[in-house]
Amino acid sequence: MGSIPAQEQAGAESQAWWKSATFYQVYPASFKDSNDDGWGDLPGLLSKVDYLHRLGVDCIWVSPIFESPQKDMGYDVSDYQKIYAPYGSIEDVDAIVTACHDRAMRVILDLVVNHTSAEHAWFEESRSSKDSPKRDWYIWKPPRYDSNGVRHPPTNWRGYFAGSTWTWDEHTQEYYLHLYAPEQPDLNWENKECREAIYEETMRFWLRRGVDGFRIDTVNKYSKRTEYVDAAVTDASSSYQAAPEMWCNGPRIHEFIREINQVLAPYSAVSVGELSNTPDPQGVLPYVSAKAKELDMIFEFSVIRLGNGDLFTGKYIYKPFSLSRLKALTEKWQYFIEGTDGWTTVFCENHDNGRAVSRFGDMSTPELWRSSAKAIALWQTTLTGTLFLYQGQEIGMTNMPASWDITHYKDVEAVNFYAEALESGDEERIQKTKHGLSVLARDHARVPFRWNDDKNVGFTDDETKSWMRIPEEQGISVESQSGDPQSVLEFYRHMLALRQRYQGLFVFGTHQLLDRDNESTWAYVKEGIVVARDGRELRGKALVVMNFTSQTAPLIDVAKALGCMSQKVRLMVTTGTETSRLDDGTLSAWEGRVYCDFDLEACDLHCC
Ligand code: TEU
Repeated sequence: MGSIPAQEQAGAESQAWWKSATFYQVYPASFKDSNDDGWGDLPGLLSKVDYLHRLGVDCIWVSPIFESPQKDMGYDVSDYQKIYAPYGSIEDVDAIVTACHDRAMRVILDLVVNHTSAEHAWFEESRSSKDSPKRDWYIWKPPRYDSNGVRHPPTNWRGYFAGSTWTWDEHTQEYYLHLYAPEQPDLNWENKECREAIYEETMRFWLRRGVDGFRIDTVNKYSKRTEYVDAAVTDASSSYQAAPEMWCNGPRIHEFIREINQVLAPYSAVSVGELSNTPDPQGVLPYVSAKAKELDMIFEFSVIRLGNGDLFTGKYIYKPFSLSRLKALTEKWQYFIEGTDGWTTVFCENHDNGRAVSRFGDMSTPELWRSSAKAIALWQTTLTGTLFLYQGQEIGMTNMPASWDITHYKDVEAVNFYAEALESGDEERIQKTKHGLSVLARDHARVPFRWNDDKNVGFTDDETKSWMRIPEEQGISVESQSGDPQSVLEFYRHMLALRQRYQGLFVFGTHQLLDRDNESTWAYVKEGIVVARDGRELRGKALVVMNFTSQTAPLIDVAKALGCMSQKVRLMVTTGTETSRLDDGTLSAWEGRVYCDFDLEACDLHCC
């Protein structure tokens, strides 16, 4: 490990706070219920801020808490300035912001402005008449008629939640556009007055109250292609066709996002936008390049979508994938920032996907569950970029039991896809959809957080009142894992501290994948700046090795991978429990380790 040339000493300290921060997504309905109505709430979240602080979280992202008819769990907002009463009040938000700021933590809210709820006053006004001053705030189009005089929607587009993207409005005799549920009409960003209202009433309103920024829902769908033509027929069995090219990354999208940036900039607010259907780095960079002044970060979904079938009709027809595919996608979004002024994010869970341990890990025994949840933790916490955790990931929460039938799925998307399969009458499709939902459904991430091992998991007083059924696993809870050095929770806590301590390596370092085609183990080298205890900045390397199988696997030549003499190699971390194995040249089932080429004694955090 040599000294760093002066030009490379742009140390971690000079970087924006959000780059090295650990973000944690709270899904408020399922986090903590303070008044025992079976629905999580803001006072519940407030009571757990200390828990998150101790875990090592720097910023909480709260999924939508605004007034809403809850057709899509609050992603259908009917009033951006009011809090949905079961969550609490606006003063509860203030209290959470204050509690976080007191602990040097931050809070971001979910900004859902591609669409509103159909119950939003703007839409009610817009649909009231064709002459309404707000008519043009949404996207209205006349019908088409076929040669038999039968009425059809303006285009053949399929929505994300199945069916057409258009709903007929009897009163004004036109269709309105909704990429999601009919109760979520799309706003017309082409209309300047509408954009100004979004900036003022949804963004500045909350920025003035002290929130630190936004996770921005569906950020690349605001500028639609304005021709409104049919999409190519890719599914001959359906009247509706996938058409993301009609609404993703449209002609004015960068102009709109630069405007958003100008709203956020005076508040130094952070932004992280959800970027669908943009799997190429050249498409992503314009959004996150520092000089473009658009977004700080985006979520790109290639990794989290692994296992999904075709995004539209076939989303829930499970598609198996190999470890080498997971590695390749991880590598792609690690390399993406090298040599650019962009930034990347790291995540493998959110409220729209199945649990990571049930998708990437191994659920066959409790031991393998734990080891694989820790391997996932090691993978995530050693990657370059801003790390986002989802509630429950830190205790290895799993999917709902496969034995649960469809009545336990509450999500509009799961319900609609299953209904569509039933309607097809195709038994194979029904069975495959059931299976796909058991792995991939959004519901898995939405069951109550497990605070303890009681029947009610410490989420609410009476488990029978919980808005989603509570699974019965034992040992997956904060209480049962706290203080147990082998637990998933303590491992996350440890890794988050290590990630902070060695952020030059883990957050900001380069990433080199070593064993691209190996389908059992995964190895990559991180290289970057390590700050020694005396403050010297040195260049160091860390080798991350993980066994992604339930069998013992050979360990690669660590010294060779690190490019140093074997005497210099130090073990920094192991997820394993059997220290006896450390020298036998193997990794046990799902074991992960980090080795480094520098003297840990020279640094103040001694690890394994
Ligand atoms: O999701 C946007 C989106 O299109 C997908 O990423 C989403 O996972 C969906 O399942 C697509 O089929 C955001 C929110 O994260 C999601 O919860 C909302 O349902 C959606 O927007 C609509 O607001």
